[in-house]
Amino acid sequence: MKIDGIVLRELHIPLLRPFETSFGVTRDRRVLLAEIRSEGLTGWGECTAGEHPHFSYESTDTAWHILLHELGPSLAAAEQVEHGGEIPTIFKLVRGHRMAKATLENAIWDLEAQREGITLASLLGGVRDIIPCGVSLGIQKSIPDLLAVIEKELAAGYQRIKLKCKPGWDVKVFEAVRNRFPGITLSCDANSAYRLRDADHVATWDAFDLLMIEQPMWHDDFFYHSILQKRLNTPICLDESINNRRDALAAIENESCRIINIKLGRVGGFSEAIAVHNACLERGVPVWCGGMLESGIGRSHNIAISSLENYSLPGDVSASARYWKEDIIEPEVTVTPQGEIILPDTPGRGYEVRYDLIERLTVRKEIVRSLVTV
Ligand code: OSB
Ligand code: MG
Repeated sequence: MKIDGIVLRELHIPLLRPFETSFGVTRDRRVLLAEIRSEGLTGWGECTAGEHPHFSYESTDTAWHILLHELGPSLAAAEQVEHGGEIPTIFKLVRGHRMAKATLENAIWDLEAQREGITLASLLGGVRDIIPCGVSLGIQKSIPDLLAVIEKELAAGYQRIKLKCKPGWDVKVFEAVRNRFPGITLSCDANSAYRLRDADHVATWDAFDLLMIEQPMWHDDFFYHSILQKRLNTPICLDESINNRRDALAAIENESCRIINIKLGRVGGFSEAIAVHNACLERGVPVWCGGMLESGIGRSHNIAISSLENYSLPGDVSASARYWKEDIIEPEVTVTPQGEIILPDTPGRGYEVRYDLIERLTVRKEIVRSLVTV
């Protein structure tokens, strides 16, 4: 396929509710989208970088810079691109900046699926047409508030509840939730808020029958997590620590975790997500799809990758209406009363973009390069 043009946009979209983690509160999203035009088709990508470099060193602004001045021009200059799997080679001189890379790579896979007339899920090697869904619940003002939110999400059908936690919002919260909802599938995510000196404290969480404890310690660590994992019955799930297949292999080999959260942006796009998935599958380590408060574009990519065989645990992939007053795709993502998303069966992402709404929400727009003069 010939790349005819690449457009970058930043959209401002308020979240319906603030989302609080151990590193702070997000109220408004700055959503960075890439639109790639090729031979009459348009592929879309979404950058999952946050507004601040807290989850990762990347942010909306670093990604914008790298996309506009490095990755965009090198993709536009590529003579011929046939397959999403070729993109990492085109970007290999740029070190890191995986969320920025994923923005363009994922848009190319989207284009490829459209060109082939197949769903993005089947292009990626997906094997299921229904995926199980969980929700990630931010830190709330009070425990009664949290219990009310859980009640609502369970009523909506979600199959797994993940609680954001941090020192001071952990044991008493888990206790209250377990007392109220003894049988539910429950996990927690500390986003690196603890240290090895907290190991005795974290070990007491075994009493709450958690499905997993996500990223309890340093964002870049395997070694200390392997020490902590030995002291826990509960599986550790790594999120921030896993940037690629090699990291997944190191974490599995060192027994730093027993479950891996794969985020498309964090690992640099679909190619590396498939590589991490396959490495985990071969070693019997289940994976699931993480979320980054994506708009419908990123969400549709998360849905497609979740159809792969070893995405066997419910992901943080939930309905558009949990995040947005109106989503930028049509139809919006909805979840069945059984807590599942039914994959679309139309070519590409399977959700139309609401172009007018995207235009209205755009606060900056830049054309990387157009190889076609019209
Ligand atoms: O660690 O999974 C995380 C959101 C922002 C940054 C990090 C994380 C999250 C979530 C939200 O947990 C998942 C979602 O999109 O619902
Ligand atoms: Mg996480």
